[in-house]
Amino acid sequence: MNSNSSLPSDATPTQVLGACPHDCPDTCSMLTTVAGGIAIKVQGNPAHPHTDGALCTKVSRYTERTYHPERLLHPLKRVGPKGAGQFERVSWGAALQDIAARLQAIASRSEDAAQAILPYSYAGTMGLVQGESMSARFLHKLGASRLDRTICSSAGGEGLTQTLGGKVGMRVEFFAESRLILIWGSNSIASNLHFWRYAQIAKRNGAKLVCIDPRKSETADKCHEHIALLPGTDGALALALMHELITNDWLDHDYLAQYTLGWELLRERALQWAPERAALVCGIAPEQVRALARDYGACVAGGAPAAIRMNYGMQRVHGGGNAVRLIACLPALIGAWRHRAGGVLLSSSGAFPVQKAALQRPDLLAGKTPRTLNMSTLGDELLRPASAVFGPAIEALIVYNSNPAAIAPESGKVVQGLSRDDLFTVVLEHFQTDTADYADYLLPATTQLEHWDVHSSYGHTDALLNRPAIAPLGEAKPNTQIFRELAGHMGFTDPCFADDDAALCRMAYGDAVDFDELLAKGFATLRTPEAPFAHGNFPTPSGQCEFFSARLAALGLDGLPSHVPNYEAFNTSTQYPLAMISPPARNFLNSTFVNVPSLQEMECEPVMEMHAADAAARAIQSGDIVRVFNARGEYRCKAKVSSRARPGVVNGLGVWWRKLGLSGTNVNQLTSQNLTDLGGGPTFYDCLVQVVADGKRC
Ligand SMILES: Nc1nc2c(c(=O)[nH]1)N[C@H]1C(S)=C(S)[C@@H](COP(=O)(O)OP(=O)(O)OC[C@H]3O[C@@H](n4cnc5c(=O)[nH]c(N)nc54)[C@H](O)[C@@H]3O)O[C@H]1N2
Ligand SMILES: Nc1nc2c(c(=O)[nH]1)N[C@H]1C(S)=C(S)[C@@H](COP(=O)(O)OP(=O)(O)OC[C@H]3O[C@@H](n4cnc5c(=O)[nH]c(N)nc54)[C@H](O)[C@@H]3O)O[C@H]1N2
Ligand SMILES: [Mo]
Repeated sequence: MNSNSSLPSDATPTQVLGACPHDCPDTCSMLTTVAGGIAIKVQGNPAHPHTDGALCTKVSRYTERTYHPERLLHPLKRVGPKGAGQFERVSWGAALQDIAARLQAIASRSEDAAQAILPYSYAGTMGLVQGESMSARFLHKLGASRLDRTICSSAGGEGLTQTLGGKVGMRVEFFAESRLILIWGSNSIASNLHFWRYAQIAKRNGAKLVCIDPRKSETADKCHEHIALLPGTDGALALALMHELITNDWLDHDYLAQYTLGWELLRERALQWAPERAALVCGIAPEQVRALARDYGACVAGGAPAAIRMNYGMQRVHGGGNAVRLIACLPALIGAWRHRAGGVLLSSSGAFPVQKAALQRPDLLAGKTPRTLNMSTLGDELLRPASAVFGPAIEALIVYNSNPAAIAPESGKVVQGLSRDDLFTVVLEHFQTDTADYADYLLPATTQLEHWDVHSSYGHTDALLNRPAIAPLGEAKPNTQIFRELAGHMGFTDPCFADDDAALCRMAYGDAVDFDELLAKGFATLRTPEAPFAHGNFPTPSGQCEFFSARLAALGLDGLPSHVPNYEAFNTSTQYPLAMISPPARNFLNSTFVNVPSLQEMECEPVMEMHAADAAARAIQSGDIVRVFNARGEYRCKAKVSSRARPGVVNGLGVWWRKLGLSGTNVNQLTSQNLTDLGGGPTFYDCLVQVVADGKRC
């Protein structure tokens, strides 16, 4: 299974079953057409119900990305100054031997000296094998610092877990039967297209769709209502909805009594949030709050199934964890969980029986307990000197599946850290990204078309398998193989370093998923209940929907969810009177695809959307170059005066590569390293700025 001998090489086109590797809830089943050993096209698998034969625009360009003339095809060694991106070609043997020697020199200094080595990785591929398997084994054996992978979903994940007991919820297909769908903090058309298909079916059958988002997104355009609240005020809105459900007695008393914990306490708190109070905080009209409560309340006790599709956009602020807790409470108030088309879905990843210990082998730590560093404060971590509390300064960084120079907050500090001459940086990549420019060694990795993998999903409940369709390009190697060979150069002899990708794929789910089914069909549906909480059975300690969390109270935190205001709360009289959010661009995937010409053409260039009133107050017109700044830095881009922006909020879409921007920076030059209330997540959308015209127009 690991050899390339099974790869199609005929001139006659053949289709290979795969899975989209990207960080997206949809995890599509993908078919690659290969002829003469070349991948000609990728398409959605029509046999996979969620994919329904359709890929998004960006992944349809996967062959353009794979055969991109700038694909990294050989190991490279730095020859210029740090960050200049100047490299020379070296052999794999020389590169890996030198890297191993450098890591060994650090690790051998003392018992826990390897903590000076930090991995940095996220979900460039969501694959369980090319993600954290051989890499984790290598790092465990080495005793490197551990990484808390918080950059995306940890606040929401923690909020959901405290309330429902895990990353669990409605099955996505049943949204098609809902009568009311709240799309909360999500631009589904851009970032969750295959959910949107189910929402469309519901809409055609008469469901009402409401979008709750500061930005008038493509999704908001297609919903019946749009509530354009200020960023970071969702908790206040949820509390006011509860206020209205209580005062109008739109409650499922029986569900509350049987299946929830802490109702009296939550009730008391919610009664402090009249619609007028929340409306003031949210920057919307009280009548919008009342109307939403009426719609939701009309679904009480199974009157009609009401569903909430929350996504991660609403948890990237100080109070993101608490906001998710509050929203996750709502279905229990009206008993929405009684119906399979009612409840809430934020993430389904908790349903997957991933055999993490088998893949990652934490036992290789052999009693060592290296420190854990938060990836959302990479800038600070790279700049921290050695101390008794911190331990050794970071001396080596191993980056794979991530582009931290572009995507981590407060990138001025990240780049300052990466520029340290005494930092040894290894980057495994497909392309010479902003981060790769700072590498001492840049190692070419394979893409999804060139390696094996197994996937779970956070938006549906099917496991998927990816078969390689073509041989690795140039000298590229899978992440697994790079770490396997590096282990060899380090002299690690544990038998687990010899496991091939075939063995790792089988190990990912063990016996919990039928591997033969994966091999045959490319996907296997997990057996999960249709209406998981119709009769309680929440995977919380109490088995109830926990409005009150004894676990949080025990940590000295508020046991009840509350509205936690932003660190940088909107206030027109401050030096930085505009709130900036920076949600995904439709045709990029975080900073991936930004260098693919056809997609870059669609997104045109980095822009800042502004409301007409905010633009007029600054004498800014569409197309003007603007300077967006705060105390952390500045970023220049073009202004786009647009009804997509609400007054007081500017939208800087997508994570552009810094080097493709006007001033060599991107939006993350402005974002802060402040962390969320729960889960230690980043607060990308809790960010105040000022915008001024920069004089030049083009
Ligand atoms: N095309 C595309 N798809 C993607 C991605 C991408 O970059 N591009 N990224 C992928 C990744 S990594 C993730 S984590 C997922 C999840 O993706 P999300 O992070 O959920 O991104 P969006 O679906 O754009 O939803 C975010 C929406 O939340 C809005 N928003 C911002 N602040 C607030 C707020 O305070 N409250 C509320 N209610 N809304 C707010 C934004 O305007 C935006 O429309 O999407 C994945 N899918
Ligand atoms: N301002 C702002 N910043 C954000 C966000 C935002 O909304 N606003 N979103 C945040 C979110 S939700 C997330 S998840 C993070 C995402 O941040 P990252 O996880 O860093 O995601 P990408 O930017 O897509 O970069 C992934 C990189 O992995 C590489 N890659 C892909 N597959 C492989 C492989 O098999 N092997 C190797 N070695 N490399 C591979 C790709 O080429 C790409 O350069 O960004 C966060 N940053
Ligand atoms: Mo993400």
